[in-house]
Amino acid sequence: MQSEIRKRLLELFSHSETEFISGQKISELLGCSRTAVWKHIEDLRAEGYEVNAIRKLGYQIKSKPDKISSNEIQLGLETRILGSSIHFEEVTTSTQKLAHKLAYEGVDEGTIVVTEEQTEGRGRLDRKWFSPKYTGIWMSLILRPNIPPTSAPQLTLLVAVGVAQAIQEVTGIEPDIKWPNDILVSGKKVVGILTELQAEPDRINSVIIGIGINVNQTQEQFPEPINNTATSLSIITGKKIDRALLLQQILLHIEKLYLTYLKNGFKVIKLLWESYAINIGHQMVARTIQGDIKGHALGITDDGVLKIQSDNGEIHLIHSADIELIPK
Ligand code: BT5
Repeated sequence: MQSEIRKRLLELFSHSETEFISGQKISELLGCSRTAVWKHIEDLRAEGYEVNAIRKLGYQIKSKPDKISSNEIQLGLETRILGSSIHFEEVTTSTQKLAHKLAYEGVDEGTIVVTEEQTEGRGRLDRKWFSPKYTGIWMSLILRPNIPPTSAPQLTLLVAVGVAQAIQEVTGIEPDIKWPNDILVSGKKVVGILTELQAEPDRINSVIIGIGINVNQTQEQFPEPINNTATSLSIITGKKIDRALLLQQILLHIEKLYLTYLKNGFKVIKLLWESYAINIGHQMVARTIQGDIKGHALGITDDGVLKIQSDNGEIHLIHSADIELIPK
């Protein structure tokens, strides 16, 4: 009940970001006493919200704390589907793990799982994903698209575009996407994406998409062996980034792309993806579980599969690999 009032209170402010709302009006809209309103405002302050209170004008939320719990994500969120339900944990093993459980239990499409810290964050092939407290965005999205399981890798590319667009909008940085699941800035990894399925042979039940973003780490905070290969948005811009705002923009961009994708297919997403891609047209080594393939990346197919031409002219279709770019 308390959290429902809190949610509605923040919603009121999200519709009038700079405006003041009178205590009387809030109490009417929320159906509680003015003393109760005051108490809720005090609770927000205790959590780090800066709230202006001016006689005759009322209350205004001036700034939010640098947290990404449900409240901060909700305030100002403009999506319809993504984030319609937010599952927040201060610390968890892996948001993927939790999202798998929730998806299995049947939560709605668009549910997101967010945490401030992962103790067992993971990448592909069970590699470790370093996810320290209060510095990044560690989240998993649950989608239930009506597409065949073989098309699911397209969603990794779609999410990469959405995250790249949001980063560009919030920070001004123009990131690069490296097929299939990395976003790089100046050649260093800032974002990793992990797409996993709950599916039957011919249909998807849920797609769980994990997104890990280094936002406010300093270079010294990256441990060996990634301190030479990883960077954060704050290192690049020299500024602290508002993680809740970035997260909201990510959800908004992904949602727009997702709705376009469901309506019109992968073609538009592919074009957008190509505008950010760094591997295309380059010499590279694709390290696959069947072995290494060295060659020239020609592009991606309409299904999001990478096409490489090896030196003897043979064309290879790569569904999953680690890519190493060969400098020109
Ligand atoms: C990925 O795997 O890049 C996917 C990472 C997905 C992480 C998110 S966080 C929310 C959700 N919950 C999870 O448990 N996971 C998802 P891959 O391409 O396999 O890259 C993994 C490799 O990236 C590691 O072996 C390290 O070399 C490197 N790495 C680990 N942590 C990193 C970090 N914070 N920043 C940059 N590189 C990192």
